[in-house]
Amino acid sequence: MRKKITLIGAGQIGGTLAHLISIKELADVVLFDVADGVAKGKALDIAQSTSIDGLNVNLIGTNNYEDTKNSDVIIITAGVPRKTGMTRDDLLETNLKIIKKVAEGIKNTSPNSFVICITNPLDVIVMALQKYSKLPTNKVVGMAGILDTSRFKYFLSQELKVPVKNIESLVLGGHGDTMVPMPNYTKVNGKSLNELIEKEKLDKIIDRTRKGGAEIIKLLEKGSAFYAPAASAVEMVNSYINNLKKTLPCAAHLNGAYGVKDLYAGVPVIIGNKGVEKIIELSLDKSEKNNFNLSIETVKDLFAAAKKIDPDLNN
Ligand code: A3D
Repeated sequence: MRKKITLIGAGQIGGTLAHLISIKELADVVLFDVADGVAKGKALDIAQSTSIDGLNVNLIGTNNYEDTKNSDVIIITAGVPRKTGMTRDDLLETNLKIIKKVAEGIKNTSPNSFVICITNPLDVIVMALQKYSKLPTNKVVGMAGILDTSRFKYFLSQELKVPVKNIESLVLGGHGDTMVPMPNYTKVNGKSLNELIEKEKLDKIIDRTRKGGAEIIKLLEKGSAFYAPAASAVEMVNSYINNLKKTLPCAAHLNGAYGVKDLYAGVPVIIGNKGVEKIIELSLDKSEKNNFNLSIETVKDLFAAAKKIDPDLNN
């Protein structure tokens, strides 16, 4: 039977996801949005493109959770994006309310689905989504690390003048300004990055990676990045649906790993057809550990703020 992917939120990322999933013929697509016309219009537009390329996918748009029933995968982008000058944390109150409604909508209709959250502030929203929906923690995961890593790799490829595909790397921690790019786990053509770049240049690239989202918001003037975020989520979907067991940096539920208890944050995980099948625990040097812990503290503080906004999150 063909797989079914529901996209909750048919905005910039949701629409791009629908298009990418269709082009790759990964699954049939349900675009869900409170703005019913946007979901229906985008579904129809993409559906009309399938006959040009001869693609075998069905797309529908809806504002009714019944249509999303028994989805194999749900990708959530419902919420508001940042505007220039805003931090991701400024979105907390608005997006928390939206995510509570989404959790209500999906928990009974698709209790067995693999749920990928993209809505910001990512780590806290994915944590809230899991708590509201009570879906198993290995089936609820956040997309951020693949995007942050891909930005880091792109900037390195430009600086070192090597194709992006020759760079292996990793960004850990929360999806915010304290994210932790990992030069010691970065290889360029199999060589250690530290042998190839001066510290000053590397620091600039790390800073640009951390502020990668804000750079795009400033350029666009309206809305935030959507092509690379959508492509990153598709990488996770592909590994889940096709049981590829890829190791990908994702916001996963930590309950002991990396010394963190009951919190979502970005770490490498193996994604296969059981969801998050394994958390990979890397050994970190002193400075990496300090940076990772700092990032964890910011996620903890923001989750404490979320609990103040909605005491239901204490349950
Ligand atoms: P946008 O184009 O505004 O789309 C959001 C959509 O959500 C809109 O069409 C809304 O109508 C819809 N929506 C609002 N409330 C609901 C609801 N209750 N149920 C269903 N749909 C609803 O935003 P976007 O697609 O550019 O971004 C979506 C989210 O992703 C934002 O929170 C961004 O900050 C976030 N984002 C995260 C990353 C990460 O790397 C984690 C990157 C880029 C954007």
